[in-house]
Amino acid sequence: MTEVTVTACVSFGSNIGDRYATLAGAYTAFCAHPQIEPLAPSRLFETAPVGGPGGQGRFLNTVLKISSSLSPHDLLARCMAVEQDFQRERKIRWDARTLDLDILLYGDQIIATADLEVPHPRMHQRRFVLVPLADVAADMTHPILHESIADLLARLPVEPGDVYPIADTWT
Ligand code: A4P
Ligand code: MG
Repeated sequence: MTEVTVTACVSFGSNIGDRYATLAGAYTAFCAHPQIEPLAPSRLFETAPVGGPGGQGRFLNTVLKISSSLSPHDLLARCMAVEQDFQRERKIRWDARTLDLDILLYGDQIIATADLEVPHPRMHQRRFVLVPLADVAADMTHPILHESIADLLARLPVEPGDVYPIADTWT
């Protein structure tokens, strides 16, 4: 039987510790799964923190486009397992996170369950998500808003210094 694969996009974010090493290590761990094939990583961006408690450091944000035969919930489990690996090692105080992995898009599917919402419900409002996502999936269509990622990004106002590229590669 042929395995069904889906193109999905996962965001990687970090604002504590050695952010670059965390993202590079997370990429390796994430892609070690036999049912996850990396297709394209975005550039690496430094971004101003949005929301959350004040005084947070700036984030590194990236997006990885993958091909996967994992179900959406199995892909979420993979994201959470990799997050756990990095959090456990670093023993972060409070609820701060060294690593945040979010599923942005899973093909053109709409998923609305208690523990998983896809497309990510806030992605279209955030330049720290859409700028890297547009690197690898500018033509993908948001299945609820029916607009391309490039068009959604073009709509968002730019705050000086909110999102800027710092490296072409991070993997
Ligand atoms: N969950 C539901 N849908 C998804 C999905 N599509 N992908 C659930 C991943 N998880 C999903 O996540 C909480 C729960 O969301 C999970 O248990 C999962 O079942 P979490 O990672 O523990 O917490 P979180 O990420 O803090 O929550 P949330 O609400 O996803 O936060 P956001 O909205 O993602 O915001 N500013 C900059 N510059 N860069 C950032 O990366 N990130 C955030 C987090 C805020 N500000 C930021 C950044
Ligand atoms: Mg998250």
